[in-house]
Amino acid sequence: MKKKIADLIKKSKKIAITSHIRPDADCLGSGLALYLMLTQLGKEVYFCNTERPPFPLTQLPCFDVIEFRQIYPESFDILVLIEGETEARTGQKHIDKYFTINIDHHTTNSEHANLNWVVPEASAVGELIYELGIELNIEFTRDIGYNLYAAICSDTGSFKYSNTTSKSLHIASELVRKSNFEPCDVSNLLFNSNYYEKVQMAQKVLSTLELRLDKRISIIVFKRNFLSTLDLKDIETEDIVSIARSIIGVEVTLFFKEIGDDYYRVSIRSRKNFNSQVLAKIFDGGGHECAAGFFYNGDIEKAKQEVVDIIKKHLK
Ligand SMILES: [Mn+2]
Repeated sequence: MKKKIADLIKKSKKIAITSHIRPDADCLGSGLALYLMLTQLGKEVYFCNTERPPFPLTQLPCFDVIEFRQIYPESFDILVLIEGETEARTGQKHIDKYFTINIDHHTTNSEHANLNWVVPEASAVGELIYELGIELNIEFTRDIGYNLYAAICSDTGSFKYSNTTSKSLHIASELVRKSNFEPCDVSNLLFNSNYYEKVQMAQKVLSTLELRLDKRISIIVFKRNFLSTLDLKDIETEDIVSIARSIIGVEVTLFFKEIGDDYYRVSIRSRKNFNSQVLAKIFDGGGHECAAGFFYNGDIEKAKQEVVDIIKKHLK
């Protein structure tokens, strides 16, 4: 499939790339790296997303090439979908009007594109874009290396999560060897660049921390009014969740983010004894075994109880 995709890219002139809403460092770093690779090949490339990410993702190299707009009705030879193949996931309308290449590492991807390259064993889609770059004989410039390293570093939680494999470490090592960037700069950008308000936010969110089911589940809540009292718009919250999931004995962490009246986005993080996907699917959500999510409409206390009951049933 990798070779098929590379051949098709070589034949194409005008290419569009898009990734998912609520963008993360993996889809943005991978999209930017692919954009730079295709530009290197002399292609006319457009990276169009529908949602702007929060700081610090806006500081990834060449971030400004990303346009925030719809792709349709402009014509392209191919449309590359990075970690998202549906209108709901990308925010892009009329995806079916294009010849699509779907590159992803989510098992919940239903592979409806014209070409599908979905590898659940990959820690990040950044691994796949790296392999595509090798297939295309790309020169791994500083910005390509930086963006791909950021993608893998982010999805593996700095190579700490269970999805870290010898392959992800090998690719990271190859990126450092081939490209002229400092891995420490990437870590500092992704994990050590907090505004004071962000740390205050962490303080507020962690004040909601509670443990359930014999301290095997940790729950934290992000309330909308936290933002207004801190003069913040939106914020990257993964590291706040990491604190709640680091507690000894905790197997599952639930992060309720209030996004409307009695409306929540719920992120699930789990260790080996629980499959996050099982819970997400019950509420029509998706994700990976150790990280998934869904939306919940209703009272939060009721939601917590409902979710705890389901986890109780499935926790090993
Ligand atoms: Mn990813």
